[in-house]
Amino acid sequence: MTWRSAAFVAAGALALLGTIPAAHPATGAVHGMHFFDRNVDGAWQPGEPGGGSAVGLYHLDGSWVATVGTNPDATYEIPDVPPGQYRVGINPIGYQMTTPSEVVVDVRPGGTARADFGKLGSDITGVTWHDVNADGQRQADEPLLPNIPFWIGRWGSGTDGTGHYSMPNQGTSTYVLRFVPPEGMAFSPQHVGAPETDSDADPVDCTATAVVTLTDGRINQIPNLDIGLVTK
Ligand SMILES: [Ca+2]
Ligand SMILES: [Ca+2]
Repeated sequence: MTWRSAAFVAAGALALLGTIPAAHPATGAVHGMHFFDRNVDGAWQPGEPGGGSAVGLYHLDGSWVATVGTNPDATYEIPDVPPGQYRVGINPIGYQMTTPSEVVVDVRPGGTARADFGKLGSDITGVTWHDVNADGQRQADEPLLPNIPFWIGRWGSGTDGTGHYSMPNQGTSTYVLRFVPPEGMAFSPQHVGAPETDSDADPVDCTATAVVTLTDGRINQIPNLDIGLVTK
C-alpha cells in the first residue's frame, strides 16, 4: 500500500464514522417574525421592517429563559430550547399591537415553534416650503424647499431633495424637531388656518413638536408636521 492509498483508506474510515446516526435532538427552537405591521393586518408581508427590540422567552411562571434580538429582516430565532411549554413575547409599551404581544408555545425535541408579533408605530412626516405670501398657509403654487436641516436632540436630519422628511414607526414620546432656516429666511406664523396646510414651527424657538400617544390601544399618526419659511 502506498502512502496515498493508505490516506484514502483512512479517509474512507472517517467517512464511515460520519455516517453514524446522530442522537435524537434533545432541544427545539422558537422562531418567527417581529415586525412593524404597516398595513395593520396582523401578518407580516415582504417589505414590512423589523420591530427593532428584543423577543423574550419565559417559563409559564414568568421566569426568564432567553432573550434574542430581532433581525433587520424582521426574523428572530431562539435556538436550543429544552422541550416544554413557554411564554414568548415582546415589550408592547409605546406601540399599537396588531397581534397579541405574548403567546404560549409548545417546543418539541427537534421541532420549531412559531410565534409572530406585529405592532404599529407613528409616522411623523412633513415638508418644508416657501411661504411666498407669508400667510402661514401652503398654497398649491408655493414651492417645497429641499435640504432644510433639523435636529432632534443631538441627532441631525433634514428634508430630502424634494423638501419632504419622514420618521416612520416611532413609539410614544414627545419629539421636538429644531429646524435651521436658510440664510435670509425666517419661519411663517405658526398654526394659522387649516392644519393640513399650516406651518407647525414656533417662529421664536424654531421648533416643531410632535406628541405621539397611545389612546385605547391606538397610536396617533403625525402627518403634515410642515414648516413654512418666509423671505426676510
Ligand atoms: Ca402586515
Ligand atoms: Ca402661503
